Amino acid sequence: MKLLPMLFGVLLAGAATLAAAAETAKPNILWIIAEDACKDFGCYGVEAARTPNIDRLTSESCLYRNAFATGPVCSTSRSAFMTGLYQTRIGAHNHRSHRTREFARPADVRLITERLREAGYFTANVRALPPELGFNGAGKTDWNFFDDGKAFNSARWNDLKSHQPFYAQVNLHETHRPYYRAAKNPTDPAKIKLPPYLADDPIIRSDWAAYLDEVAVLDEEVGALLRLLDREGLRENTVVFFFSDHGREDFRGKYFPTEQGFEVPLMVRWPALLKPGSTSEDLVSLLDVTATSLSLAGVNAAGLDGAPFFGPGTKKREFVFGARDRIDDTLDRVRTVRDSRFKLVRNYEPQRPYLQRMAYAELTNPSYNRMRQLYTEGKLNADQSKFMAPSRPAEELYDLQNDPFELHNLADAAKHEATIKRLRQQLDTWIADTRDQGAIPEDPRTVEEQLKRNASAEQKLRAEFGLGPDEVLLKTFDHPGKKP
Ligand SMILES: [Ca+2]
Repeated sequence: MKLLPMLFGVLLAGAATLAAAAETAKPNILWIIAEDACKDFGCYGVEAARTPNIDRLTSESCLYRNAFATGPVCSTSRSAFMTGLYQTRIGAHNHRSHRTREFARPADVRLITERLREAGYFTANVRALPPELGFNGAGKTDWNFFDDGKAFNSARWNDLKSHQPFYAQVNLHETHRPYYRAAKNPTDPAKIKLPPYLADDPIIRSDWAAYLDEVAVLDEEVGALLRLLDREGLRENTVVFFFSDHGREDFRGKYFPTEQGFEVPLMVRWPALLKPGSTSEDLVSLLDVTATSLSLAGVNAAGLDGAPFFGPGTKKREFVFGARDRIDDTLDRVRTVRDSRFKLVRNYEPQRPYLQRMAYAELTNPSYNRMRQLYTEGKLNADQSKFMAPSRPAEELYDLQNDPFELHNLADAAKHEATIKRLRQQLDTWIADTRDQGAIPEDPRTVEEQLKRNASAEQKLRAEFGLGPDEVLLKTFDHPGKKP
């Protein structure tokens, strides 16, 4: 008679083990998020880049060649991929706005971490890494809505192993400006292949070399994180997404609705679904990274603006949308749509130049400053001068297959009329469907407050960098060392 309860006990234990196995079958999800980086790694064919760790990760991952942020600056892009909703839909489209309690998120605008916690996930935005790594996570959030400090369960890497399944972000500072030249093996400026919109100039080459030195630091950090995963036995059950929050800050990348502003590197390591060493030309928005992560965790991502790009519920994306609104002291409103070949840019404020005066760029971006100088001196060629025009057309169309740097506007070309109409309609539909809030003027008090804050940040940077009231940064910084 004692056998039955015993047997029953064994069965129960077996069921508990099975349930535990099902629970642990949920993968951990790790987002390694770089700052302000385009596809400037060896694996994307950039010869001057020194990225052995990222290249190794690529050989274990699927490499995406056409991935994009929804906004060309940290706060708008991060607000979007943290919620899975366009920043224009949730009123987070103006840079560094809506940070006070007054702007609590509506109940249906939820963070990915809130959704994952309900599915049993432990969540972390890792700052504290094991000391032997020699660096920490930046812990960046930078959202354009109120942050109540409860978005994540932890900021410590060491909490992850004992709290599986986990969803963790490691936000890295690289490659945010200011850039520092490497002390050892610095990038040779002569080996850099500059895009045609930049002048071939020593200051610009040196600035780009410093960027690639920052890329090399990023690479070492990514390598250290992946080794840590291996060492802790977490590799097998962790999906690794590596991407950047938006494009590089050259002269017309970050801040601008250009390909270099929106484009991000993206690789995903999850051999269960993605063949190691494969590449994909699929169009991917960072909103799809959010949707895919939720879907891998078994969370219904319906109602979000993105869709899974692999795994359960995969949906192929036909169009990528982008938005640029006020950034610091530069007011603007631009919407973009692109398919696999053409891109339509709608400038709502065509009377403004492409390149407005921007205090932060003047103090941190030698390429931006040098290009303006060379333009004044009449030393730029036609392609390089285009971005200096005092106003813009209301509409621009680019054939990205033949003109990846968006130098030849085809908006008036009769032979592209059907393409323009098609993309125009897509943009109109997207704006209506997502209830784009861009047309609502920003509260003048917010703008005034921002301009004030910006002016004081400018003074602080000028003092820190030893720049006079009319001086702009043209030097590259050495590392280790001090900012000028
Ligand atoms: Ca950024």
